[in-house]
Amino acid sequence: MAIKLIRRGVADDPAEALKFICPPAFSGGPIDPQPATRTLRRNLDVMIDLPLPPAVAARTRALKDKIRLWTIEDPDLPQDQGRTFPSPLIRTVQGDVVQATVGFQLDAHTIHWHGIEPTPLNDGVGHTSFEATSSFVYQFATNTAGTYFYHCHKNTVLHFEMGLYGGLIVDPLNPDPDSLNQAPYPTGGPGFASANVPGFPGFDPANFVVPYDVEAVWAVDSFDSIWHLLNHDAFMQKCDANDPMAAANFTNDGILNVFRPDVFLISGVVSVPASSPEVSPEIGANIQDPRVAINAKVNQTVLIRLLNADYLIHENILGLDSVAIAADGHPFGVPPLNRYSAPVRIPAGRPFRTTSARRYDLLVRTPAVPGIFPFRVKFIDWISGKVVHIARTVIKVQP
Ligand SMILES: [Cu+2]
Repeated sequence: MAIKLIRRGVADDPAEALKFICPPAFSGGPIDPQPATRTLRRNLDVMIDLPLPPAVAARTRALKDKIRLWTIEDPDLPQDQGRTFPSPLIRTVQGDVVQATVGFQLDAHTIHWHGIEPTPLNDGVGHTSFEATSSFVYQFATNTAGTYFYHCHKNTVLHFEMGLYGGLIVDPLNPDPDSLNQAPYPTGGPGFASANVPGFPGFDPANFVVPYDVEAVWAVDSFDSIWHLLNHDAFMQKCDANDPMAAANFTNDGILNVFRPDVFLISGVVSVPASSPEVSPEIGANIQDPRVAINAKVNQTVLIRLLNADYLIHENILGLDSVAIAADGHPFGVPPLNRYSAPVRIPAGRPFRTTSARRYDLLVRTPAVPGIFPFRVKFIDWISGKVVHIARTVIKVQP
């Protein structure tokens, strides 16, 4: 006998509709606490002014020589490491139960653990749960090794743009329990990634892990400098329990339907135009900053964790052959879902695209001879299809 499911729209459920518009505030937690295997702390939102190189500052729409960012601080690190953009990387181990104590310095925010799939009350999406004030302990399990990120999910379009995000990596165990290098691995390498890559140096087919020597995390983003002058609640619908849809609730100033980025970055490093303003598309100078440029040796394995932290489409071109071993925190061809996917080989020079919030984990084997190999990302306007900027960096392969 068929079971008839009745799914009501929010129009039939005024309380649910109102909650979506006016998420309740809550603090405390954790809800349904379990024994934690890892604890960490974060604070929202800590302001940083990111200085802009003169060539970038001169052409920003806001005409500013620095850009205001809101970040998520790690209060357990010295300030110069704990207050960064992107926000400090979180590393956990596959199988962890994590409790993250999150403080809020101004007003209400949330943290959404993107891709992790916690319980709804720990998922940090205000509209379907609550916004947190003062402090909340989020609890989640990190069961699948891969690349994730965390971000604020209040007035999301603005708060994510303002910089309230950071990377979240789930490391698989080292198959050698006697090794000195156990998960979580040092950022930058060496370590192990979940993968199914027969024939790749060091691949362990019993445990579906592959060792890497060097690791890079590339969070590719762009800013519209005008947005960075806005207030916390800009463009949010006002909360009116009696008449939520009244026109008067939509009078907040806001311009979030117009995104014209004028600052382009990889992992917080601004791409400086190398071409004159008349050249289109504008091409950035090679980024040499060690937070971005990769230094490896011949015959090594490099793992690149690529995140589209942007509202533009990215077309990525790597100057070395690579294998995409995972997307969005899910390794291809690795049990238990091994029947449904397989790694993808990407020959050097072949473009591949990412859209907002997508992650690719790319495995690169450096050649036997030294060289300098390019990485380019084209920032593509999703409406016009025009390339608005090309950021560049390099993989340096040394003897
Ligand atoms: Cu926020």
